[in-house]
Amino acid sequence: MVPKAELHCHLEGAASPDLVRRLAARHSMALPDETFDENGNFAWSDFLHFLKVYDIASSVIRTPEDYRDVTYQYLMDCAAEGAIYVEVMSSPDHAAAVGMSYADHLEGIVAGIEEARSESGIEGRIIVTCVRHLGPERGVEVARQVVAHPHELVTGFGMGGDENTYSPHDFTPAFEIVHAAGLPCTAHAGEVAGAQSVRDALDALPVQRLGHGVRAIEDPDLVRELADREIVLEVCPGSNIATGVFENYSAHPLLALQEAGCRITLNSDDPPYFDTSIGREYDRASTLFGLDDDALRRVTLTAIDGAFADPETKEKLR
Ligand code: ES4
Ligand code: ZN
Repeated sequence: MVPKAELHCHLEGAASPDLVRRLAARHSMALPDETFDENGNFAWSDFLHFLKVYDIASSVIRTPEDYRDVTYQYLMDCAAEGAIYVEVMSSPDHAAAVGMSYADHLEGIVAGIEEARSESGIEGRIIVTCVRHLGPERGVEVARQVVAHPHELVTGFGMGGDENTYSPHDFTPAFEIVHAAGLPCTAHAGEVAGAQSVRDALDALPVQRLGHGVRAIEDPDLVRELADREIVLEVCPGSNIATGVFENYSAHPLLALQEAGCRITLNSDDPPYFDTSIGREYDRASTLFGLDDDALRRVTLTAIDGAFADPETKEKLR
């Protein structure tokens, strides 16, 4: 099996429908019927509706133990598919929405990572993310919490959320707080918005990587800049096709970006929502993009090069 590494997965979005139902029962919560479809999968219609259902499903993650369970199960599933390294994005804003402190959410995630590592050998790291549509003040608050609670497994900072709300420039102060503390950064751009959104993120934020970034393909100069600056792209093909960014695999720019010299990784984003997993992303990259095992190994090496882990860990994973 080709070893796999993942840089882009939202932890709250990695909880399976079964686990979400189990956590809801644990807290005697009733989720709205429309959270699930007739097969019991998450039901959503477009990207903004996805974000809404995601918030509802995430509201069952209420204690450190819940965060531990989501993290542990996700990493063990990844390990079973041959993943050796996974970065999960955590969202203190989702924790805060259910009254959980930053420290409590972190404690649960750390426990899940450590238990999964001792049982399977998988390495996990945490990218703490702010949510763009919640606004720059929340972004600054999350950044302050990251710096106030340093932890060896928190190795980066990021931003998700609605790319059509606010501007990356609004979040420069938040990113500067964590960047000044020495943490590397990534941000979603070029997924639901086009090349200008990617350019704005590159201009405004101290990012080494981009979440998605794929719509940079609309501007050849920008593609060249991504290649020259060796920005690592956290590409999530299954997610892009599920949300309609591209119609199908032949319309997806992954190969074109790679041929233009961009650094490409494969990622699941929000696996149960988009009917995917890190294993399935690698499988589909093989069957639908035609990447052979050597090419997939190079994708994994690109992910390890771009990983926000310490150099010794990265060397061991190579
Ligand atoms: C996202 Cl805030 C958030 N959560 C999950 N998936 C996302 N995609 C873009 N933003
Ligand atoms: Zn994402």
